[in-house]
Amino acid sequence: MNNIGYKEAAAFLMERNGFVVFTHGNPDGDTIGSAAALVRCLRSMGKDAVAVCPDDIPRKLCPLDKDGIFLHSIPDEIGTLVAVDVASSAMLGGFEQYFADKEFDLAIDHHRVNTLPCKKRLLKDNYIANGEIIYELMTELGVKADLAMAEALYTAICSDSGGFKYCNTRPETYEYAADFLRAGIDFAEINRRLFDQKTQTQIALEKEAYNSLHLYHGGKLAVVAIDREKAERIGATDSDFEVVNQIPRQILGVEVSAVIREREDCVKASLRSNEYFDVSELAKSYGGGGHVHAAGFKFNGNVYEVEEALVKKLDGVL
Ligand SMILES: [Mn+2]
Repeated sequence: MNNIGYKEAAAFLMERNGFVVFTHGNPDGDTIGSAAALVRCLRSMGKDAVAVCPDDIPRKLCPLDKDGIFLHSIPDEIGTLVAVDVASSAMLGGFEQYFADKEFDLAIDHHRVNTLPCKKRLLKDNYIANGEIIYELMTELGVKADLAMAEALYTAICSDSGGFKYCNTRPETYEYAADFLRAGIDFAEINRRLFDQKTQTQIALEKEAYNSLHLYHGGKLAVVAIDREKAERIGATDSDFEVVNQIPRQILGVEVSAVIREREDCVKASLRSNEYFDVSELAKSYGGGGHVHAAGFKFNGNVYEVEEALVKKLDGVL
């Protein structure tokens, strides 16, 4: 592992070419926005650059998928391999096998622990969004954000900060947002798309989540478990679940929340905490990872077994 700072990262990008920038699987606004902004920045420097996303880009992020930035398969010719917002090989989703014997040239990340095999790592583990690192790197490179870069970076930072409301949002976070507003982005439209708009399927899934909600440990733990049969009845796909992750943590008195869903290959638990509990440690104990207040893990078993395991594990701890 070779942790580097902005100067070295900028020098590295300047000397290399043929960039392929990978996002994490089950992509969110931070990884997609970071990749789009970095590819645009590199192209503005006269470099060849594309981004690759292991999964379909969610509807609300599709406006960033333009100008041939995103490929949906891995190109044959790769000059420089970069990862943005990818903390571990497991986060590469369907591409995990492809990378089994490979190393990234550069990983840019803000997760608490980054275990992705790489030669160089630019890590700011106290930043609310990876997009902030991309913007600071662009500043080091002397690249000013144009409208499209500003849209991508605003999407990245706004997504991971929950609309500038989670802790770890810094004064700089707001200053960067101000820069993007000055670049002329339609922030109201982006906010609406990121946070307000929901599909009918997502609303049906929310109803199911309220029905499936259970409270434990004096109301400090809230769990929503949705098995495959329920998800299929609604027609919900993996990316629809994002709207559900927020539901259990909103309840007054809840410290830790979990949304557990069944995927094709495994069960996935998304953990959130509100104040004092470190869910990244909890996720780690199941082989997962993430941030202090948002983390996740995969599990072999059914959703109700995960619910039971979490209830047991947090007994007397909250
Ligand atoms: Mn992120």
